[in-house]
Amino acid sequence: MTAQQFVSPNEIRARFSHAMSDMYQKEVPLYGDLLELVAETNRQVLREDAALAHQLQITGEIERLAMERHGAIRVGTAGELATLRRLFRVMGMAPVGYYDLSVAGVPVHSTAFRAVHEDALQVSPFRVFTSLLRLELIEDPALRELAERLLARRRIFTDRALELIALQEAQGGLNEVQAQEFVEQALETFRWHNQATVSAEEYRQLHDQHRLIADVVAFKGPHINHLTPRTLDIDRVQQAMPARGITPKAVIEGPPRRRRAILLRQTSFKALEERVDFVERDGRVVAGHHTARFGEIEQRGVALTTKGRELYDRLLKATNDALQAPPSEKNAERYYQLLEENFRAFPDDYATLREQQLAWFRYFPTECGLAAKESLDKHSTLEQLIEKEHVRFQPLVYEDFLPVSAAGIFQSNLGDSRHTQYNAASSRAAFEHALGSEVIDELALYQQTQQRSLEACAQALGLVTLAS
Ligand code: OOG
Ligand code: NI
Repeated sequence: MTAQQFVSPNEIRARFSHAMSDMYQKEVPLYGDLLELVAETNRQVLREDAALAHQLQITGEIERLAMERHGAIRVGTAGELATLRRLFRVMGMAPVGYYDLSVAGVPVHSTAFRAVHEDALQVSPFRVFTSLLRLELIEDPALRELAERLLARRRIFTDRALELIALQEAQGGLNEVQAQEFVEQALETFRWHNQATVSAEEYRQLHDQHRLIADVVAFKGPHINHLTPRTLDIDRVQQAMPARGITPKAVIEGPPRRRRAILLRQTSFKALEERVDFVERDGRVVAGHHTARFGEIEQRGVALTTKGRELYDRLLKATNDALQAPPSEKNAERYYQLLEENFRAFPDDYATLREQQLAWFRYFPTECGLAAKESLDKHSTLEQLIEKEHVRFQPLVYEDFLPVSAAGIFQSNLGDSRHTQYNAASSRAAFEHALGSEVIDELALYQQTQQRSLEACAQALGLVTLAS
């Protein structure tokens, strides 16, 4: 078989993302309502803001807007995580970043599977936030053993999915028929099962330890627990949700509303209480319920450098310290006010963000730069070219997640205000061991994309080199 006959991993990812969205809309109709609201709002924003529409056009983001989404799953064992890595690899997705959520009272650590190259992201930016339960954080030995036993006997991948992964690894790709079948088979892992694998009493014990533990351990597979479209105006969608019968969480996570969006802002609707059946030892089925699945929206802004990220973390911490309590319905107004005040220290225009090296950008030659190509000084610096408008820059979109925000999303859907304190050290090495590979450093990826754009600029303008 020749490589020409293989469907590209990007294409498989795009199809999978689409199939996942269709499945989730059927499983959770409220997510379909949210999608409609987001699409309407995006159309409105683009009508009102011609400059934004133009910018999205130039960077090509406009084409990925409607297919933009991320999802999240939670798994229980190293074996499950390692096989997921291979499954996502078929779709051109690699583990990027390490997130330790135990510091926020959630007994998991996580990574995000996503495409890493800007061209691949352009075809499909689909990402999956993937968490591994830290069983060692369950204190009760009997309960930990129960969890281990349940996890050891479940099989979250279909036999055919495993065969197709192995086939892809052996031949270096999948043909049309195999790719189609792969998408169908892979989807099975993420499907909802309304029959639990435990008795009502076992569920109660797991749930009482931590609701998340029950969610991971008591079911046949790691059901997708939310999907998240990208909105161009998160405040507007948050405000419009209640009129559509959608209840949003108390506050939007992440930075405040700004002229120039940075990183990631997120909000979600609260997880739904769903009917499930428990299976007793004697085979009797007992009706109960489980609350895990929700819908989320996100607004993405420019990716920050280490320096920018440190400033962000500092200002967010100052906000939370001043609030003196976790953000909630009661203190939401005050929270937003403090957030805005603190973030006045964060420059809010692209030129300054670039000059102070707080954010990542992509550089493009302008029409006038290309026209002047022959007469350009071959040793022009980037600053000179920008000044003469021979080169312009566009913000590089943040493609990752934020641990404090992720914890906020988790918490709002765990339905209780109990904040468990875990004292365990964060354990990136243990996570990577379970995963079977290292996680990629997201900052290196932004740096590479920026660098590639500089090289393309230099080439288009006939320059020796260009450095930021
Ligand atoms: C994942 C929550 C984190 C995000 O967007 O930050 C997340 C989960 O609830 O499993 O998806
Ligand atoms: Ni999410």
